[in-house]
Amino acid sequence: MAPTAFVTGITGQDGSYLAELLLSKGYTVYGLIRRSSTFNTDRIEHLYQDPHAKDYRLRLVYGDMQDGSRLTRLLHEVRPDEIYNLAAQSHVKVSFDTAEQTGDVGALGVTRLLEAMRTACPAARFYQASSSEMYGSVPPPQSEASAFSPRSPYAISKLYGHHLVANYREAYGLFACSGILFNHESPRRGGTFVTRKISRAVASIKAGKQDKLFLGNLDARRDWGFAPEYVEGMWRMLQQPKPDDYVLATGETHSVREFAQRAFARAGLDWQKHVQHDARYLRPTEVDALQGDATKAARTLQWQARTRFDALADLMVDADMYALQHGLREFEVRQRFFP
Ligand code: NAP
Ligand code: F7E
Repeated sequence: MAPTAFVTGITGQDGSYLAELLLSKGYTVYGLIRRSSTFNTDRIEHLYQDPHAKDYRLRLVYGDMQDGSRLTRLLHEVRPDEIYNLAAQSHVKVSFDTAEQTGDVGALGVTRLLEAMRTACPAARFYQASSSEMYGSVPPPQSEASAFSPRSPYAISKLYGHHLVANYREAYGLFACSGILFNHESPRRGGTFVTRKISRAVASIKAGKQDKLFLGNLDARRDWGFAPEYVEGMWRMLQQPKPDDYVLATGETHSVREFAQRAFARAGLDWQKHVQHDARYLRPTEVDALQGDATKAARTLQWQARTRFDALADLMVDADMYALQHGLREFEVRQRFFP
């Protein structure tokens, strides 16, 4: 029998790549989506299947991480083999404004889903999207053995989920894993995260539609990888004989300034002529430097990041320039440029 996966956050960057991966492996994929007055399924539009189709394997179901009874009912109905919990209010800066809701989804949402799994399908395998933001002010390089010192409501909500997964694994013997993923980007990255904000602006400036790009802290350093490679790592975690936690990262660290430099240069532009500071993009507390040590994932999962910093910046700029030049909507460029 082909396996069944239940994916929360399927409409997000990672959810869309994970859905592609699981479908290509023959899974039936149930994706949790939120009811919205406008369509929020752009990133998975190319995967959409008519429910009447013979091989109907992408099944979208309504629900919300803030609605525990619905999650329980869904897991009783679906009885998945694997559960990937990717849903979150994932923007760090926004989490300072919406701290309560960020915690409700990112922390209590994990409790709701694990409780649902415990009653409906305790033999399923569970993946939790933990984050390098949990390290906060801990100096790099950061690994599974590093301490945590979170610096935002987002990071604190993720740390709650992370500890809960470890606790449920120990207390109830659940097969539950956390992936501590460092920043991973792509042409599908949300437009308010810094890499995509930059790549979109570069395309727009190159096309003469915009002149300035306003950014906050240029000194922050991140370990940026390519998202499709990271969802492969999530899947590998759930194929192991035992549940465990793993860091996924490139091992390289670069500043926001370096990303801007590289991205503007890709389009033949000088970043200093276009980038201006705007304090509104600063955070009350910042994470200064992240650099992951993914030795354990390399050893156990045979997983390694392949796309390095320069290639990542280049491919994101190329995709945004292509979209503008060809007058394509976002989901169309995804199919044509990155099939
Ligand atoms: P993303 O693009 O922001 O996607 C977030 C997803 O969560 C969307 O599908 C969103 O649905 C859904 N969601 C938000 N609130 C929800 C709720 N109350 N109920 C149900 N679904 C809800 O995030 P991403 O970059 O793909 O990241 C995936 C996960 O990995 C997140 O948990 C994130 O915190 C974590 N993470 C990301 C990174 C990274 O660098 N990308 C690194 C470490 C960890 P809508 O489309 O309806 O908004
Ligand atoms: O910021 C600085 C900002 O918002 C990166 C999420 O996926 O990765 C992501 O969180 C850095 C920060 O990502 C702007 O201050 C400067 O230092 O792209 P970001 P993030 O906060 O690292 C982690 C691993 C997650 O788990 C999260 O879900 O860039 N920065 N100027 C800016 N950031 C933004 N967004 N906008 C600016 O104008």
